[in-house]
Amino acid sequence: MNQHITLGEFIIDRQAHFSYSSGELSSLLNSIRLAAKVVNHEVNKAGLVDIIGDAEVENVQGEQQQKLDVFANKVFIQALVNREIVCGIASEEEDEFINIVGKDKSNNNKYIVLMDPLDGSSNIDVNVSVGTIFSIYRRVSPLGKPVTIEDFLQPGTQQIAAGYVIYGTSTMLVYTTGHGVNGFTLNPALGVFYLSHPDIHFPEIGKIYSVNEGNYQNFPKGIKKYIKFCQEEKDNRPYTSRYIGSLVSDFHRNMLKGGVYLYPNTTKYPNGKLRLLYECNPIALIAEQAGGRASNGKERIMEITPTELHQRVPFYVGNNCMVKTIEKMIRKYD
Ligand code: P6P
Repeated sequence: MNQHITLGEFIIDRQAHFSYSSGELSSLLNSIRLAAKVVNHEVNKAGLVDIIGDAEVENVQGEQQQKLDVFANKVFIQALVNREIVCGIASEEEDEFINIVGKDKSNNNKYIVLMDPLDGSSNIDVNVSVGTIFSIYRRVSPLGKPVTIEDFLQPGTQQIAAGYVIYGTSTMLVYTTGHGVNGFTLNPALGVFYLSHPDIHFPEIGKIYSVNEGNYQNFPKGIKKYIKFCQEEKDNRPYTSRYIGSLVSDFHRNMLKGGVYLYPNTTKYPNGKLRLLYECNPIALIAEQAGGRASNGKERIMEITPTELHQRVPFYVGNNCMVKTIEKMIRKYD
């Protein structure tokens, strides 16, 4: 694989995979590429301008919205609307889903996008990596009509593409359309994403676990047992504990180096903290395409039938064998 292929060239090269798409999916991915560059520009100078800090509003989660959250949300929505391919958008920053009418006032576009425009935003003002997560489906409601909630409540197995942007020491866009996972690194001088991580797979062995151990006392017994298992001096353990507090960053490191991310249900979050539709499902598709596994502890994340837009689930994602061990301990102790 030519290491210097650009994201734009790669999308066109791979267009042949989508017989049903007459280039709209490529155009959709290109609009995400553009939005990622715009958000990256702001994230990278957040320390210099008055775009850090609270936007004095709360999102549907009751979380204090950061100005950069609000900015990223607007940028991605505008980029998607401008391309006239998307008929509906759901976002962590929007209470309800958005119906997108084409310039010709039709509803003939066939894709919907769900996204977390800036995940881990509480880290922004302490200069820690944050990310954008996106998930793409084909609509299930009739063409020509406004989108319905059913378009957004599809199981993760119906995703036709998913990805994330990580705004870190370098900015990367990592995505899958169901034919493997590929990572592209932005050359900020040229404003071009280049293929830097072709065909990403989890290493065979994972030795990193990522969990907020401050919640240990509230964890289910099986998770407490698993954390002690990670810390045991036996076989290839103890594992290394690494937790950034930004899902995209923790997941990205674990996928490249081998590891598992855990966000169990706790007293504060009895159904887990992470959102099924625009955090867990897209990350789960990427994980499975990279040879990993994603579960709520009892079932495959992508087979959960969603019931509401901002639904939360317990989330365990990473090396296949590590997630299986977690599931086994939950079965045994909970
Ligand atoms: P806690 C960020 O708010 C987020 O949704 C994920 O990106 C991150 O992994 C998690 O929550 C951090 O949550 O409770 O450990 O601070």
